[in-house]
Amino acid sequence: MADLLRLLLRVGEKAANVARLCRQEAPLFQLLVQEKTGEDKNKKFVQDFKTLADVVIQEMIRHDVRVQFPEMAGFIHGEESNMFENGLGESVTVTVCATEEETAKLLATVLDGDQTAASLLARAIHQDPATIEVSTDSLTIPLKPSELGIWIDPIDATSQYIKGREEVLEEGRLFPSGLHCALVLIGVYLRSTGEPVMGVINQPFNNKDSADRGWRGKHYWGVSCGSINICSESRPRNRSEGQRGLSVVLSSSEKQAVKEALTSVCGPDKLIYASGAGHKILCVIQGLADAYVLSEESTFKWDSCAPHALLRALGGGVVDLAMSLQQSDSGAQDPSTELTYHLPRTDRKGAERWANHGGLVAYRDSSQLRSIIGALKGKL
Ligand code: 2IP
Ligand code: CA
Ligand code: CA
Repeated sequence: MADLLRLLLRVGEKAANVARLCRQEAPLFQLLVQEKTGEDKNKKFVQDFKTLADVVIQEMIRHDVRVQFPEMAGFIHGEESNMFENGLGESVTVTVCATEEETAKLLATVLDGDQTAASLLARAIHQDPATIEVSTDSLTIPLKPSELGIWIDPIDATSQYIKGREEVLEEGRLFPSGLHCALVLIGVYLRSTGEPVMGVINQPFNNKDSADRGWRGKHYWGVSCGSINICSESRPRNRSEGQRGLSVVLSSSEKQAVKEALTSVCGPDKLIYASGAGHKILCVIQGLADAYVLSEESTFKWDSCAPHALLRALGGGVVDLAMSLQQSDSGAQDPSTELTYHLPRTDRKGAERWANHGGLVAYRDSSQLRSIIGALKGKL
């Protein structure tokens, strides 16, 4: 299944090209922003934006995976629906066609006849991206495509993507918000158990090239399956927790009770607020924070699947917070509290069927997870 990993890295890079292109073309970007309505609305936001970039990216990934792995066709899910309404109020189903010309023609109908914009997008969709160097050659992954499903978040942290504030990132420092929080997330899970087994994260806006001032991206990947645990990121060294306390990243909208309870295990100034669910889990992967705690049901399977696979490969994971708080204090962590990705909540509708209902904790070290659960017990 190293083929699947290579393919996902390639489509992730194509996705990043589309995301960059859509921001580059200012008039196009304005045109693309559309409000979500009805059951697909993430109830957390008064206004939640759905961009054509999102829809196009998701359909492109779905198309490319389906071509190479037809067995996966019915199991490629994503955040977005592929229905898009153009300026004339017409509904268009966005799909990737067999040729660049056909795709351009279809996109022009969404873009109210803007041929230039449609052609630019179609070119990015059909173009082979720059080669991504990863040493996956010797990698044998014992999985069959017919056993797997995929979750795609074409752009996570859409609000940061739309705001577009630029930060100059520094190694080892967490930057809470900005364009770098926007991530393409592609996660692979086992259909039988829902375990996340492979993840690709592409950060389209990692740094600006000093020569041409164009954005350059960065990618991260991981595989966790049986005894195989490989990640593009190395396991960060564990800091001496006793001296400094844990650092925990939170959503700025997190409950006061959670913040207060965590101060007992966190060092001073070690509660950090940052944007983007995917970005916060990435901070844990990179060792910029020890954990990400979320008590609300405001994330979805497409937000956590890809980064969850990377954390597992590093020896950590993502647990359901509500479930973990109900467990008895046996000391050992119950594997059944880890989030799974195969079953919808049948009592909910629309996007809500796939919410991470119990909230979550993303962690690298299970003893740190225990400290956090201990601190939160009885406080929520
Ligand atoms: C959002 C996005 C938000 C996050 C929310 C996600 O996904 O990652 O930033 O909220 O939970 O569902 P917060 O930043 O407060 O953690 P999207 O941008 O794809 O809608
Ligand atoms: Ca998201
Ligand atoms: Ca999204």
